[in-house]
Amino acid sequence: MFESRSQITGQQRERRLPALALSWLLLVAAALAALSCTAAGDGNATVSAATQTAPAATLAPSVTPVPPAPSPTVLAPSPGAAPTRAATATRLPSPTTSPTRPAASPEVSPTVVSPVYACPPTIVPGETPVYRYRVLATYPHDETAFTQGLVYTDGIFYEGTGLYGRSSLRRVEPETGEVLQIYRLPAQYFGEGIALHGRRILQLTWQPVAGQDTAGFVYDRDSFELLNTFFYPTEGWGLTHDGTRFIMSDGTATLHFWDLETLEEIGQVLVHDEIGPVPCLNELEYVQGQVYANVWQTDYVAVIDPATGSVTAWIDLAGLLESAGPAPSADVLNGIAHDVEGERLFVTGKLWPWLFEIELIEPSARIHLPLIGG
Ligand SMILES: [Ca+2]
Repeated sequence: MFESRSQITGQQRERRLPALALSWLLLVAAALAALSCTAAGDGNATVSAATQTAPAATLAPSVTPVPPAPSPTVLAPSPGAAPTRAATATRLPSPTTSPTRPAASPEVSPTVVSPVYACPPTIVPGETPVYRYRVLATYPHDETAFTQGLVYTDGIFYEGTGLYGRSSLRRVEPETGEVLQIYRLPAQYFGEGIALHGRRILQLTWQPVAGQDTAGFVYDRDSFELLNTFFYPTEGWGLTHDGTRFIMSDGTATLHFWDLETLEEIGQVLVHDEIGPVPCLNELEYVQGQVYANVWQTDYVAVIDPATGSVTAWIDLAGLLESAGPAPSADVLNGIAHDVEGERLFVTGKLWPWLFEIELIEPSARIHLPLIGG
């Protein structure tokens, strides 16, 4: 039976008010009960309180508290990271691998915290062009030199070596491998990459010493006099420069850019290929607009566009050491130097008895590196 709104008297209205209120409570209870089916966790407390005031709770059996749904495990977004590259590092994971300052330029990676990677990374070139090599010349190299940095300029190699108690900065005659000058680091420092800019040579060390940030040294290019010591919060692996900034690797997939004069960090880029980030970047060399990087414990050199971090090509140097003869004590490939004027490319390794001048053999690929040598 229906009544028109005009037929409802004041008394009727008064009598109906409690009924309307009850109806509203039932509706609210039902609505809250429905909510409890979809809300997880925190929502249940509110629904329970509401049902205690609603006499029609039995009309909404779904109000029965639902056990909180387990929170989904949220994995930090990792752009394209291959599972095989996101494991525990074998080379001393350190909190110092986190960048220390925000991005400062458009080319800077948005990555805030560097993950800890396993070395060596799995490298599957896929569509990325792979260059091979031809040996143009083989030179003697001090097989006790644990090469961590290599630079060529004005007919001379400058070399930084590592290991505790054996780290050094050297001036080396290319043709003979003779060490013309040497500066030995204090035994607590493990020398790493070097770069030469103007009259200065910078040398990184690997890890912090005595509770400080990791130390780097500035030397006079000619006298090897120690001019300055600076510090940075990451590990130190490789170093080069592009004429406008230093480019530094810390063992992760991140390249750091430093101001040439102040050595303040001015940017970063995350190096990646089609699989994901490419970690374990070691010795570096800037070659005609690209950054060449030894990938630690592999025979690969990554050719990196420093503007984007993209690996535009790989250089596969497998078999290079063996091409000159047996070298049972040799460690991994590490050490790239570019003769800018002569357009020559040199590579060597830790404890390698030889240093090689190579030319790259272009793959049948879509992109073309500026070929060096030949
Ligand atoms: Ca180098």
